[in-house]
Amino acid sequence: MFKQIDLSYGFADLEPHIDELTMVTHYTKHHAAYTNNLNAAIEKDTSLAGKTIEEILAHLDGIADPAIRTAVRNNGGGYANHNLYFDTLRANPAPAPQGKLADRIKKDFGSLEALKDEIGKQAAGRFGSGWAFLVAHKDGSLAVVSTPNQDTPLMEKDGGVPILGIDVWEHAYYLKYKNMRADYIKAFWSVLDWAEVEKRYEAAL
Ligand code: MN3
Repeated sequence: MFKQIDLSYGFADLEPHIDELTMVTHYTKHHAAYTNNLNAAIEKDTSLAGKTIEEILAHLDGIADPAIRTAVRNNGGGYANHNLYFDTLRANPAPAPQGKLADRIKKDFGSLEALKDEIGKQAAGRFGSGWAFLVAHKDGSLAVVSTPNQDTPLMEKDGGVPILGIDVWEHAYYLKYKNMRADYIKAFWSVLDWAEVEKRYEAAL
């Protein structure tokens, strides 16, 4: 049974950047539904029992039944993506990485600002619903990628490990920001905890 990550902050704590009603709805309705639907799909295929979500998402082709495969792709992706998203937000976030991740960002993107611009560009440019991610590869290199729907780089061979993900489905911002996705993306940086991203970077190496 997969379980949503527990939030380390209250639903209202990310105000005014991300509003309370959006957080309540996003976590208790959307994320809960992905989690419940993933668990329901997994119960129908005993070959998936006991596997980690990373193992499952890396081997979607091994799921014989196409309806179960689609359900696991959509809801398993949604489960993993939202655990990452909610777990990297904080009311009082570290505003920049230190150490290894800071060094690598400088090497691969030139500066933190340049990296944020690239993630913002891909998040803003994603047509319809999807995500933009910062991924870490085994050799330490970083890349920015965008996916549609609830797809994740974990589904790709050598897709790397996502260490930061920005949800650009309208449910993540529409109550407060309406059609202004760019304003939500800007606000996201005010609640993203770079210390948590750095922890994930070091774990991915
Ligand atoms: Mn979402």
